[in-house]
Amino acid sequence: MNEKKTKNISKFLSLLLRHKPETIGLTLDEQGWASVDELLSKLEQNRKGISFEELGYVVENNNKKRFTFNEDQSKIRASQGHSLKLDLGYTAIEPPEFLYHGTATRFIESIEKTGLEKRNRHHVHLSAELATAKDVGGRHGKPVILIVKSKDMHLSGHEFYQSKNGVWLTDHVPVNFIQFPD
Ligand code: HQG
Repeated sequence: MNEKKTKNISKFLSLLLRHKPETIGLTLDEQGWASVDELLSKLEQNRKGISFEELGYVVENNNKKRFTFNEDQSKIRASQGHSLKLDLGYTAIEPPEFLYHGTATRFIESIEKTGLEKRNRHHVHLSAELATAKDVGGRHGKPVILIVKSKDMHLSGHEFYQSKNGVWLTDHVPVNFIQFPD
């Protein structure tokens, strides 16, 4: 399958599995899983049919491993990034000393007032790699990278989770744990 088709399917799956399953009449369980059979048949009914092999290819080759199958591949879900209210069942773990958050320069003034907020998503998204944070920030405008003192946050009782595809998640980052660039 070519890159363009993979990306298109991946984008539509993000919409369905994170935000609006009702677009094709799909339902997710409380942990965000959709039945693979139901997904494929509803895609077909909505003239967006793909084969099981194509779905598997997208899951395997997605650049951020955004989707995951359960063990017997009867169910599929997005590993993070939801706006739907779900419980993904991740357990709190200890973060590294620092994590990065990429944002756009135009948000800085507001972030300096309230810290990092989760906005429409379940969590504030952080990454262990600078390059990832830079890409994420660049989606919103001129990128700027904030350094989050995650270990100090953890020591003061904030919980951190890591999604199956490696994204760090937390509820809110107060201003005093953020290092802004000069
Ligand atoms: C900003 C992608 C003003 C925040 C990425 C961000 C990520 C504030 C935007 C995932 C603010 C929300 C999530 C405040 C936060 N004032 N702006 N107080 N607090 N913001 O898209 O982190 O490719 O919901 O800095 O890889 O950009 O979709 O979050 O700029 O993991 O798999 O509000 O999405 O993953 O934007 O990205 P988003 P995000 P996928």
